[in-house]
Amino acid sequence: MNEYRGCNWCQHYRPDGTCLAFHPNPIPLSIVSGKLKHTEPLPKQKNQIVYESAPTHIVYRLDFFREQERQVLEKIEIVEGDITKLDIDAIVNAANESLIAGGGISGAIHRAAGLGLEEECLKLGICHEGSAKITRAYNLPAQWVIHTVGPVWEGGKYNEEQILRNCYSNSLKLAISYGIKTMAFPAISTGMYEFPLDKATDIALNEVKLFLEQDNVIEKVIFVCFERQAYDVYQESLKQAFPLSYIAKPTSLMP
Ligand code: AR6
Repeated sequence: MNEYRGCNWCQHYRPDGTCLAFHPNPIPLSIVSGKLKHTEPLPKQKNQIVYESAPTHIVYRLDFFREQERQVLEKIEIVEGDITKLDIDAIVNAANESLIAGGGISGAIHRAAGLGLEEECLKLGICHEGSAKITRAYNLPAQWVIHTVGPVWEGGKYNEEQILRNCYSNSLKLAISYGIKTMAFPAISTGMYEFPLDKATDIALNEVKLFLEQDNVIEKVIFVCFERQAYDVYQESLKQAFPLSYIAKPTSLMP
C-alpha cells in the first residue's frame, strides 16, 4: 500500500491528498510542491520525509496566510464561565423564537438583566431561526444583548448547519451596525436544542474566522463555555480552524 507522509510545508497527513496549509480551500499537494504528487509517493520516499525546495511564490503565499490567520486568531478567546458576568459590549443569547425567558442561557440572561429585558423583547415580535435581534442589556454588565435563535437538531436533514452559520454571521453583522467591538457567544443550540457540540464548535469558529477575515471593526470575540467539556471541544476546533498557527513551521525546507 502507498505510504504518504504529508506536505513539505504543513507536514500534515491528509488522506485526500490536499494540503492543510490552504484550509479551508485546500489545494492538491502536487500543485503546492509544483513537482511531486505526494498522494502517490515515489519508491525512494518510503520511510522518509521528502524535502524539496519550494517555489518562492508558494512560500510567500504560505507566510501571507499564516500572518492573516494570526491576526484573526488574536481576536478570538475561549473562556470557561458564565456569559452573564461579562463586562463587554455585547453578549449573545441563545434564544427561542418568541425571545421570552426560557431555560438554559436565556433564563440566566433574563434573570440577571431584569424585567426591562423581557419588556423590550416582547416588543420585537418573532425572531426566526438563524436571525438575530438586539436589545439593551439592563442590569447586566454588558451594554447590549444580541438574541439569536439556533436550529433544533434533527439529525442534520433540515439545514441545521446552515441555520447555525446564519446565527453567527447575522449576530456579527448586527453587532457591526451598532458599533459593537467586543462580543461573546455561547455555544448556540448545543443545550436544549441538542446540536452536536463538536459540529457546532467547528461551525462557530469557522464562521467567526471567515467574518473576521473580512472585517476590521470587531476587536474581540469570546466563546464562553459553561462546562469544561465544552471548553476542550472548542480548543480542538480552534486547532482545526487555524492550522497554520498550530502546526510547527518547518525551520528549513531543505534538510
Ligand atoms: N453562560 C454561558 N453558557 C451557558 C450558560 C451561561 N450562563 N447557561 C447555559 N449555557 P441552551 P439552546 C450553555 O439550552 O440549545 C432555552 O430555553 C449551555 O451549556 O441555553 O440554543 C431557550 O429559550 C449550552 O452549551 O440553548 C430556547 O428555548 C449552551 O449555553 C432553547 O433553550 C446553549 O444551551 C435554546 O436552546
